[in-house]
This record gives sequence, C-alpha cells and structure tokens, in this order.
Amino acid sequence: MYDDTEISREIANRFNLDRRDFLKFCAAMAATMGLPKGADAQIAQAMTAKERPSVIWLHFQECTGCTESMLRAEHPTIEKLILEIISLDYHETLFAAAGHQVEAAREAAMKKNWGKYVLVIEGAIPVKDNGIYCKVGGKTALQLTKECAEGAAAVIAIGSCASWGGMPSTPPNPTGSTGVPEILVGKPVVTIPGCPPNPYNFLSTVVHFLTFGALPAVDDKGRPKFAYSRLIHENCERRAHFDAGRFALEFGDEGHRKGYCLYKLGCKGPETYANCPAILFNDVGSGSWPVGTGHPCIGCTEKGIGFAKPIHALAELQNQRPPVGYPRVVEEQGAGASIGAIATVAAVGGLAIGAGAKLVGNLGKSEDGQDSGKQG
Ligand code: FSX
Ligand code: SF4
Ligand code: F3S
Repeated sequence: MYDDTEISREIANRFNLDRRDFLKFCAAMAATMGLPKGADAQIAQAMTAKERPSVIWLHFQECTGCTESMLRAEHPTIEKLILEIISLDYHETLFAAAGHQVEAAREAAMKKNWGKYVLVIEGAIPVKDNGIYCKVGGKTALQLTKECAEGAAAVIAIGSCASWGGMPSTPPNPTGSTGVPEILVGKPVVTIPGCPPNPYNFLSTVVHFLTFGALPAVDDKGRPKFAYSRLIHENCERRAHFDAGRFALEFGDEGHRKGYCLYKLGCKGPETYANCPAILFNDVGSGSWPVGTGHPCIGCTEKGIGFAKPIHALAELQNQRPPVGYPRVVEEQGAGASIGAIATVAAVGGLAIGAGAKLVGNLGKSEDGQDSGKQG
C-alpha cells in the first residue's frame, strides 16, 4: 500500500495525470459501468496497485484496427492507461522482438502466471482445413487459442472478428472464420465487438477485472451489459428526425446536408446494440461517431448485421413506436407520480450513465472544451 504522497506520485508517473483528474477518471469509469457508490475508490486502488496482471494478446485474422484504435486515442492517452495497469507480456504488433524469442517470452509468461493471466484475442480464427489459413510461429490460430486459454483467468475477445468472425467471416467465408466463443465452448469469454471496438469499453472491462477480480455482467452474446444494452437508435442525435419522418434519401442531398435521419440510407442503428452515440470515438467532441459524421451505422457490433446485411438494406425496426399517452407539459403540484415524473426519473438514470461516458470522453479537456494539454 502507498501513502497519499506516494499515490499522487504514482499517478503522475504512471498516467501523466494529476490526482484530481485521475479520481475524476475513476468516477467516470464507475458511472460508465453503472457501479454503486464507492466503486470509484476501489477502482483507484486497483489501478494504482503495485502488481499488474500479465496479459497475453494474440492476433489472428484481422486488420489490427482494435490495437490501432487504442493507441491512437488522445484524451487522456488511453494506451497509457491500459499499458500502465497491465503487464503486456506478449503482443505481436507492439513487440520489438520477433520469431522464437518472442514465442519463448509468451511461453515463459504463461508458465509464470499460470491460472492468473488475462488472454486477449484480436482477430477471427479460421477453422476450415484444420485452421491452416492462419499460423503464428508454426502453430494455427486454433491451436494457439486453445493452448493459451488453458491457463487464463479471463478471456477477452476484442473486436467483431474475435467476437463472432467479423469481416473475415463475411459470406461465403472461404477460410471458415469464426469467433473465440465458438472455439472455447464452455469457457466464459467476454466479447467486445465493434470494428474497431470503442477502446473505453475494453478499458472498462479490464478495470472491472482488476478491481473486482471478475469480468463484468454480460448479455447472451458475451458483451458487457454496461456497453451493449441499448440500441444505437435509442441514443442517436438524429432520432428526432426519424420520429418526425425527415430522412436523407441520397448522400449529399438536402436531407443529408441538414443532418436528417440516415435510416433510408441503410442505417442499422435500429437493430444494433452499442454505446457509440453516448461514448463517441477519438475524444474529439460531439459528432465523432459514424452517424455523427453522416454515415449510416453498418451494425459492426452485431453478428448477422455487420458485414452480412447489405449496406443499403433497411434495418428491422424493433421498438420504435412512440408511447400511446404523453404527459402534460406542466404537471400540477401534488398530483402524485405521473407518467411524466416516471419518465423523468428514467431519463435522469439514463443520463447519469451517459454523463459518465461523456466524462470519460471529455477527460483531458478543460471546461471550455479545449485541450488541457495533458499528453502521455
Ligand atoms: Fe480490424 Fe480488430 Fe475490425 Fe477485426 O478490430 S477494426 S477487422 S473487428 O479484429 O483489427
Ligand atoms: Fe439515428 Fe440511424 Fe436511428 Fe436514424 S435510423 S435515428 S440515423 S440510429
Ligand atoms: Fe459500428 Fe454502428 Fe457503432 S457501425 S461503430 S455500431 S455506430
């Protein structure tokens, strides 16, 4: 354990943050994951712990976008946050060493941390013809997945490729690409789909594991509920246009230029679960997500939608009907709980989680939205 001064020094050294910003970050993480009061202090303690868990990170059929999106984030430098809370003992993109040397490092790290290390897999696993279409160090992705999962305390499939096959599994899927859960049947695997996934969802998952020694609650596809419980369409800034029937019909037409809803251009937001509009990408402020930049969501987090359903095909609407009754604009005092009041409480609850996500996104920027100059 550290004393207070040591903690501040540790935070400055490790994360290039002052203590206040670091604690704000921990509070935002706790809010993002919907954790109860007091969890922020537990997170702070876990993130500054002297011992860091060993992480083995495998790359298979993919574009390395998952790793890239982590390394290119800016405020605060997420790669610093991640790389300073874990001990990355094997990562093909980031390692200077190569060949037998690096394979020996992986085996040594696994042996030393047997039963305790975290296995992260990026990329799909081809299974056709015994998996010969993807090999690293002479072993197939299939063999490596099984071998490395054996001694892992937790397995995280990062990106859509590792989660369910993603882009490499696009029909006709010539190499038989599939996701980690299909290979490690019976072993819990947390999936963080997205092509690339939002790095904060990965960071939050790792922080949850560090803090509580367990992975976060997941849905039936293994996705953390804190990030994948809501349809994109529920949080989209263009939703009012959808409800009012104002649509862009062609790229560059008047509706598109005015920021109307992209549903008729094939937006898959109504059938895709993810927190993209709430958490945004690249920490550059509002609008920094696919729909925000004028492109329909392609459903990259959703098996059977992303890379499977044609881009121009219309999304299947799920729960987009307006309620039958609306509250009055001004409630009378003492009228008791009304639909309006209940809706307000629900909205505030939703906002609290959204605000946490926003805070994470805005950390490192000053009040007026300008860069506070903190870089890793
Ligand atoms: Fe690429 Fe990752 Fe897409 Fe796949 O992200 S961004 S093809 S999900 O595995 O590198
Ligand atoms: Fe937003 Fe797409 Fe839904 Fe339109 S269809 S409101 S652009 S998510
Ligand atoms: Fe992917 Fe759609 Fe989000 S394309 S990044 S799920 S907005």
